Amino acid sequence: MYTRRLSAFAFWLLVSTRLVSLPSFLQKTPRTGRGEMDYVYGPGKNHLFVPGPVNIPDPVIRAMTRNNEDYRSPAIPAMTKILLEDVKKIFKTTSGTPFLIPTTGTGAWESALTNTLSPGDRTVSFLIGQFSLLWIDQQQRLGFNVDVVESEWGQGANLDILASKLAADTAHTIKAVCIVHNETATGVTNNLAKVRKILDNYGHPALFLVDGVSSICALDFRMDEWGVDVALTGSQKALSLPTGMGIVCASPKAIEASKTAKSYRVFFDWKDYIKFYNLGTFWPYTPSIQLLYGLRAALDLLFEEGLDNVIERHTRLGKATRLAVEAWGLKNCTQKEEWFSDTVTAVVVPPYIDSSEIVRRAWKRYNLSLGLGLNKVAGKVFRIGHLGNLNELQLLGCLAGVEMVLKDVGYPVKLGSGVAAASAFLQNNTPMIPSRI
Ligand SMILES: *Cc1c(COP(=O)(O)O)cnc(C)c1O
Ligand SMILES: *[C@@H]1O[C@H](CO)[C@@H](O)[C@H](O)[C@H]1NC(C)=O
Ligand SMILES: *[C@@H]1O[C@H](CO)[C@@H](O)[C@H](O)[C@H]1NC(C)=O
Ligand SMILES: CC(=O)N[C@H]1CO[C@H](CO)[C@@H](O)[C@@H]1O
Repeated sequence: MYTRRLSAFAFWLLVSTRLVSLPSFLQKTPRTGRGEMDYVYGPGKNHLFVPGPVNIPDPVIRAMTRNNEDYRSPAIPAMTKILLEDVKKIFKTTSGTPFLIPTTGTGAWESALTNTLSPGDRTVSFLIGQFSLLWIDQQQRLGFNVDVVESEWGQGANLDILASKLAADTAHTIKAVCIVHNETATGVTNNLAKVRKILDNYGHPALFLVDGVSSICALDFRMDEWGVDVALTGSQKALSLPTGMGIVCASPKAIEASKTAKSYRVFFDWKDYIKFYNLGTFWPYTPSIQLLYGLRAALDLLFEEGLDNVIERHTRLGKATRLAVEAWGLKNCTQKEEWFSDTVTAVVVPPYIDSSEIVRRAWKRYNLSLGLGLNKVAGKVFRIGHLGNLNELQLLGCLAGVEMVLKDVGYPVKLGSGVAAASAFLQNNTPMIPSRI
């Protein structure tokens, strides 16, 4: 007994000190010894198709490979001033005040809420998927009185209920209407122009707060025209930057509200930002220099392509993806055409398949990253993100990968069917590269 244990221990010692090596078929993939970091180089690119974080364009990566700089030198404020002006263009606003905050989308939510509302304030918030659920949870934990309007996951926000709530609220107890423009969990896009119209119909003064994390820079978004009071996004979604910058834009009405809003806030207080804007130094605390250069490069790329062309590209990629889903004989999670999202498609799998297995296998076998089904739709859907720095042929690569994985997990898909449907559409609709006409 002891000798067996002893010899096992001696063998383990020899193997672990590499004095003896295991036969190759018993060796695991070499690890760095620092967790599960996968350092083996694979040829070509991987296929990152989660709906954020997305692929970073090479010029942006190059722009960020640089040393730190003194953010109090004259150079960084000068750069920031232009960045703030340019960032307004992605929100389609001239009157808004933007804030570039070292945070993620979640922090941007908190910035929007705590700067404009006081504890106990009533909000109307739509629950249509995981991201709206998380935002509602945040609103509740921050002490607001949240009036939740729930719809089945796969449907858009129920705006008829909003209308009836506003109609009944003659005392104007509703302080804000909070909505996720594009619900990343289910691939549903809400109609913001309609929300504005309903608010105006009832002459209701509630603030209009919009999570545009997976829409701004990819879907049509018009802050001024739609009378949005606070719009926000995160750097790692359609802007195609690394994670770490929350971009929030406040209307003059929201800035006014921030002067009396009583929610506790320190890190996110717009007042501190505005103070430094007025001083011309711009930063209440240290910004990420690399992200600022990255943002500069990302905006340059977006403007060079043209924001409208960027939106059209997303429309094209969204449509092509849905055509592939249809050709596979699978269902879109999004229930009605009017809600189809051009940045993410959630695909419903048959009950005998676990969608998480699809995601696992795609990564293990094809180095393809797909989005998991979240919460209520876990195991039932997987998601294809098609936003940000992405083109037609890349998407076709992803669709081909999905087909192979579907076959791997026992779904009777005809290989090439989705790719054929998508490419037939793309072949008819992809424009010439403007500089090469
Ligand atoms: C990703 C996402 C968020 C959360 O952003 P984080 O950067 O992960 O905090 C919020 N809302 C939507 C719609 C998103 O897609
Ligand atoms: C998988 O993708 C990652 C991320 O892009 C890449 O670094 C790696 O080399 C790829 N690995 C394999 C085995 O293809
Ligand atoms: C999915 O979307 C496509 C493209 O818009 C549509 O033609 C198709 O009918 C949808 N499929 C289902 C099952 O809803
Ligand atoms: C129902 C709905 O609002 N659909 C919208 C989805 O988003 C696109 C782009 O923003 C709009 O054109 C649609 O009207």
